[in-house]
Amino acid sequence: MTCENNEDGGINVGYKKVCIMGLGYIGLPTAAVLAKQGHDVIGVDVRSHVVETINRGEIHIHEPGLGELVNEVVKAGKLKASLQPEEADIFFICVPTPINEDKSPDLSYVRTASQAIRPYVRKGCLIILESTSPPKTTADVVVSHAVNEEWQVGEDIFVSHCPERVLPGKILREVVENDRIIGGVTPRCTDLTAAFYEGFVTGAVYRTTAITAEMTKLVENAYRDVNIAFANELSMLAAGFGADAHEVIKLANRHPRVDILTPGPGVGGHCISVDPWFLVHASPKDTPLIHCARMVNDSKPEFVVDQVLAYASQLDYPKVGCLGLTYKADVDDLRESPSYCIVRALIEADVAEVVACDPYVKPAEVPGVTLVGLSEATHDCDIVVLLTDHEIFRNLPVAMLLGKKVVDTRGIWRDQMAGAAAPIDRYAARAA
Ligand code: SAJ
Repeated sequence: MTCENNEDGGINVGYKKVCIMGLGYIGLPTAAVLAKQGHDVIGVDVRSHVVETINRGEIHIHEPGLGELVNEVVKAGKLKASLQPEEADIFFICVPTPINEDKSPDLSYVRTASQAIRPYVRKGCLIILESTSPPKTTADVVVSHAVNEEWQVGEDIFVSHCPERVLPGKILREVVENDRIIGGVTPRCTDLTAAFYEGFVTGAVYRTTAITAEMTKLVENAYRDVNIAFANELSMLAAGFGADAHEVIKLANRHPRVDILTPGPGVGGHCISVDPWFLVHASPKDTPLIHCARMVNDSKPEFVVDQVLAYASQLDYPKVGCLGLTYKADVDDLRESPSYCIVRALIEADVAEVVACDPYVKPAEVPGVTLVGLSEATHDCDIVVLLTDHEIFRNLPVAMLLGKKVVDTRGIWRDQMAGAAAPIDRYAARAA
């Protein structure tokens, strides 16, 4: 079965054989959802432990609900993982698109995945790039590496970009409920791809061109990065005045047309801290604001390190407990995590004994970091640094922190602390 027209001129969107390249945070949930819908799915990954784990009906990442769903579809024989692609009707490319040291895009995974499917792509197939990519990647990289050059795109073969937009922690819901932007290399590619997504997505499906879809996704993440940068800049500004930035923001947000985001230890994850660079790299002279936001957010971890070191300098080799290592709450993802970066910098400074607590992280994932339980990271420490606002830390009774120096980078304890019986030294004054 292929994606060519059916006999009455409509688009045949019945059950398909689907091949998904990359079984990470996007590929695996997409594979599981499509398998549950009834499609026969083969998921491909270059990591043999990932393939083995999935074929046992287990998962290698933490995402609510995903383990149960993968177990069900693997047992039902609808999802199989493999190191090699197979012939299919629809190919998804869901591989990483990181940046190089110089902040230029690294499209090697997209290139390799496109080359890998080429021998298995038949006439009539649909190829969908979901990885967040710089403008022109779908037409220039995917088409040139995955498609036989004698075929006409839009007639013999169909290629589109449909950027993933899911939020880690809510992926299974958002992969189905989010609106989708479909940008085909030709209008026919767009229509075929949209018809397929309309079969499993409950959100609206918007049709456009590949370049517009690529740019739209990058703009979404750059928009969020710029807004978080504003909050982070305010947090550094307020500290200089000895004011509580979280309180300033909370009060400013009482204005009907102000809605400032929450400052934190910096911006991490594989998306927002990376994707804006694709726009900056593509057109440096047109992106001063986007570039500046990246610099502001990237400077925040160093600011937090300085806050902690200011406290440490007042004590004799104190013990510092760092709460949270992952890039954001209740996920297990350490990629580009400012929390992890801050902990490593504190260890390197060597002016305190540094321990960390994170229920989502295993010791082997953070070499050189001493992982301890919550009690040791709070009760037994002189300085407590809240880095990632996991639920377990949100629910911590602040009475446990009485008498400690506390750096609460996310402001999660401020309301509780305001009502605490004894004062807690919350912020190292920047000016001091
Ligand atoms: N953060 C703050 N303050 C805030 C919000 C976030 O400091 O008010 C920090 C987080 O702690 C984290 C970083 O920003 O370190 C990014 O977290 P996030 O929750 O904003 O976003 P991601 O990276 O998990 O997911 C984003 C989402 N994009 C947008 O919201 C525009 C998601 O929808 C995308 O699918 C995802 O990027 C992606 O894969 O591109």
